[in-house]
Amino acid sequence: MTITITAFERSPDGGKGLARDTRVRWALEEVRQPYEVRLVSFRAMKEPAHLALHPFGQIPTYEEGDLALFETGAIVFHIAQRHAGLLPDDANARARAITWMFAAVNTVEQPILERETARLLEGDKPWNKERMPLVEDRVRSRLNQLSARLGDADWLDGAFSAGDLMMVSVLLRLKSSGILDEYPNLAAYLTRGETRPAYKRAFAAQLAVNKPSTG
Ligand code: GTB
Repeated sequence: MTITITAFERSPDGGKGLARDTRVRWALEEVRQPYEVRLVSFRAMKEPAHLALHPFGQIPTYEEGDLALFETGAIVFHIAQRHAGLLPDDANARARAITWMFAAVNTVEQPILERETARLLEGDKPWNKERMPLVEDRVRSRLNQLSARLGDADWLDGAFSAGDLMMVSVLLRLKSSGILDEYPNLAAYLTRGETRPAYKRAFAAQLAVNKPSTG
């Protein structure tokens, strides 16, 4: 059955891979499933046809036969359940990998998003100068804990899993901030994720859509 995902017609990041379709592409590449992409404009995202797929009018969505999903955590989980390669067979190890997926979107991504909001949407507010260090402290607090848990391991719990895929995707949002340089083991973890062939294919596919045109 054909898998179709949605992505930005043109991502505001110009192909840095930060829009969330990249993590879905990555998961599909890890399990070697071909997929099609329907590109949507910001306007189309808020129209009834797209809202029927995604109640919040966002990308990405995932369609496969009569199944339609939204939320990258749920989409990556669905892919990982259906195809071998992203979740361990052992029931307890599988439950732990799923726990890391939730931790990525629920615990680690949240302060990172708060930082982005403070930076991009509240940068001109008179109180931003005072708020920003507090927001960044909350990011560092999570990174300290994550860094301590990862230690010198390659991945969060044994072999690479959907938990790592989600965690690396979330951390990538900090790449240009310089904050990750304070955590060499997390920076190396990110590099391990980015150098996986499946990630490289996913990144190249989104870049082909979003590369700023020259000239
Ligand atoms: N919780 C949802 C999920 O995980 O699927 C969040 C989905 C989401 O935030 N989608 C964003 C969207 O559709 C795109 S990824 N936004 C349009 C809207 O809400 O109207 C977030 C994103 C957007 C742009 C960049 N960037 O340019 O750097 C990075 C990340």
